[in-house]
Amino acid sequence: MSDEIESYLRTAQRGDMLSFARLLTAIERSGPQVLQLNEFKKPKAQAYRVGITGPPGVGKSTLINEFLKIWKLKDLKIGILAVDPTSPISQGAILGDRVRYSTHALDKNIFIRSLGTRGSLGGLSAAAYLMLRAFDACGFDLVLVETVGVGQVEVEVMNVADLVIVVLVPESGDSVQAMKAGIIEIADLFIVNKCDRPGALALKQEIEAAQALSESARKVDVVITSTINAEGISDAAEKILAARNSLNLAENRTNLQRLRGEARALWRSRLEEEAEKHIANVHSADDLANLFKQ
Ligand SMILES: Nc1nc2c(ncn2[C@@H]2O[C@H](COP(=O)(O)OP(=O)(O)OP(=O)(O)O)[C@@H](O)[C@H]2O)c(=O)[nH]1
Ligand SMILES: [Mg+2]
Repeated sequence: MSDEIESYLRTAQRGDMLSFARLLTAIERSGPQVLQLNEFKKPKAQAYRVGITGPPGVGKSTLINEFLKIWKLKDLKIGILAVDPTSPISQGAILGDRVRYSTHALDKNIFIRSLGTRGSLGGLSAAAYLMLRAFDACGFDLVLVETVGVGQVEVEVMNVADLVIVVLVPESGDSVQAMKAGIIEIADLFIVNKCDRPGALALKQEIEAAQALSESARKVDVVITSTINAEGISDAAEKILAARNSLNLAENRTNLQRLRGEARALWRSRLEEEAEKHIANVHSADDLANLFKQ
């Protein structure tokens, strides 16, 4: 383990956010070897991980921004991990999130980080899993993981989150039918945002009906919100914090299915990196054939 990582970890644990930022960057470079550190392997405390997922543009970042205004009054140390599915390299969305969250960027108790998804399949990157462990290790109370609900990343957010929130908007109504199979089952809480537009109540009822019909879905709350006229925001913020009381975070961290999900993602990410190195060496048909000679 590099001394650099240990030294950033110590100062970050004393509350220095700049060291925490450097720690995350160092972890991104070093990869899973950071799991050798006890604080990463078996964290003594756990940050409450809230996954916020849903289709593009439904207002996830705006909602988080509003929740932060409420939660920061409670003196909570909060992290935000915005997972950008569009491209691991494009700066666009990342800058976009900086702007959206900018109200809180200077808060000493709030830490914001954006990162890309893993490879072409778009799951959570190895760095995301390791960074989440860093939030545990450095005494964060709450970590919000924003992911766009498309494909693999949405399924993987279940591996890491203690609470999964699915955000929809009235216009999502048509797609509830299509989503039922996946989304209805993963949500611990639904938010129907943009209720300043028509159809929010109908969507809430549609979700509730879908839950009642599904054999594997639990009955979970559906909160209607609008960030424009502050409707339902404090109710949702309160429900999210209250849900923490019936969860066992320590148990979630040692849950076999979750650990295997993490192992799978870390392994896949290592294999994908290795594959990319081979792929970059292909300059001709001969090179391609030679790759698979043995
Ligand atoms: N009418 C209305 N617009 C909203 C509401 N909340 C957010 N918006 C707008 O919806 C747009 C998208 O909001 P974001 O918070 O960026 O949505 P997002 O889900 O984070 O988007 P991605 O991260 O790109 O998937 C912005 O223009 C917001 O101003 C709302 O309650 N009502
Ligand atoms: Mg967003």
